[in-house]
Amino acid sequence: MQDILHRLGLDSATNSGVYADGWVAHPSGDPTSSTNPATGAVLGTVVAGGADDYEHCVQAAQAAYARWRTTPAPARGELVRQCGDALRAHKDDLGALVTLEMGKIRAEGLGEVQEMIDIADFAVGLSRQLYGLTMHSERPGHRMYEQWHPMGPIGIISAFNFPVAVWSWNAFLAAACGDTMIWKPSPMTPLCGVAVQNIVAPIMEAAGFGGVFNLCLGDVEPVGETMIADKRLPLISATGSVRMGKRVGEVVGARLGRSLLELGGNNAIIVMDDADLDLALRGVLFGAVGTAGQRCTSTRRVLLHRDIAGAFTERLVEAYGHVSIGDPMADDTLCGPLINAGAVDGMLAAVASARSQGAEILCGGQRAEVPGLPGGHFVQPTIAQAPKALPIMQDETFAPLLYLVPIDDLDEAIAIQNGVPQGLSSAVFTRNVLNAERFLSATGSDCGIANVNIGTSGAEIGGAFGGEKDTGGGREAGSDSWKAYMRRQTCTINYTSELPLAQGIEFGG
Ligand code: UN1
Repeated sequence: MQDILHRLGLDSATNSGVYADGWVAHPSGDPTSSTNPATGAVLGTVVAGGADDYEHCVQAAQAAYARWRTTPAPARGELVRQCGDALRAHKDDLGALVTLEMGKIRAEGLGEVQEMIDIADFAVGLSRQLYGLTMHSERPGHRMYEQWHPMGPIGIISAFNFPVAVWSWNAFLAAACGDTMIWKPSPMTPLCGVAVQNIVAPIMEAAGFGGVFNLCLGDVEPVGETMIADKRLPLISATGSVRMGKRVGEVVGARLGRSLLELGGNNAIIVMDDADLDLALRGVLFGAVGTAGQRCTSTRRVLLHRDIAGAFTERLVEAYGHVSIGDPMADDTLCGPLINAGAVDGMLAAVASARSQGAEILCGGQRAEVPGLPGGHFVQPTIAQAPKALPIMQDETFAPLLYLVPIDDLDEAIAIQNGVPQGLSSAVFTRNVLNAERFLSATGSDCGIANVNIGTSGAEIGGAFGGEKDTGGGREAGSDSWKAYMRRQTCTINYTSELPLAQGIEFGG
């Protein structure tokens, strides 16, 4: 493990958590311990930023912005390309650090770094494709077009569950778009933040652009609240809980800034009677147990057509019986720990609520003891079956707790699926094209992501990622999500010596 930390530049027992166009040697905030959720062992300490450190970050980002925004976009893309290559070189180590600090299994830690590499590639291409439209003017001798300009320094707040990839979705797009930024990573995964900064900083510094990517570890106070209220940051991109997102939306909205929110999900898979049940089983298992249920896209609810409910449930419970729970660094583990003791308590409380509301716990429901790892926050992946949707199913519990509910037809399933506050991801398993199209229609799934014969989690970066309702409405990563990081300007040019007015208005002589 020391080797991994060493190769990521995390040798010292105490690391700075503040980078403002260069590492700040002694930040004024509190030391934050990073704990391995599988063992309870301290991996290292990172010192958070105080109000003065935050201010340095903003000034560094502003100074860099003055030059970065006039650097041609393809030249900005070239530096993002180098960052992507550096991530390729560090994929194994950074993936391992994600596993050590966050607890997701090795394959998923590597997958997360791959997601960073993919978005870097995407952003490099994008740097030559920041297209605006042209329009035909209604006035003779006039030309109209729109162009996209950089916006300014932006703030990025990310969550513990994707401690590196979510930064890159924002950071690489924003950098290609000409923005500079300050990143506030989750205080639960501070080493991941420092490691990423260590990987990209040499590239940016060598090009004279160390102030493009800045880091300010810190809690809500003093960093988070100061950042969201800061008028110098025209955009705040925040990933996390609905509660946090509401606060960000309120504060940023009050100063008429822009926020890009990617908040909780409550994702359902509908399994129809005509589904390929083998596929559905695998989709549900990965969606519900993968990342120990700690993705915002994790499958929380399975709505089972009555005709296959019994058989499917039996197979699912059987499959849960084979899930190996344990050290996420071990090759054969499928389910690692939850992030901390509070998350375990939260899951057990949800199980108790489900039970009291009439659900039957088909498997799991308790803490899991893993031999040799008494300090780990392990739980048993749990299936709770209920005859109908229960109030507890309105909540997102960030844990491997899956609810099964029977349905009679697709319309009922869609109504239950949509009948929650969140609207991130959704899926149907069916081999009937009419069911698939009905699910994808305007009266079908109300989520930002709607899949057919694929589970709810594990989206590719090429699509726009995010959801509706309490999920916050933001879109990150692929498609035209880049537009959130730029300001649009509509330009009209008159190349005549007349001054006709739009709408045919005659004004004076
Ligand atoms: C998250 O959980 O915040 O679609 C992001 C997925 C991943 C991203 C999840 N690509 O599951």
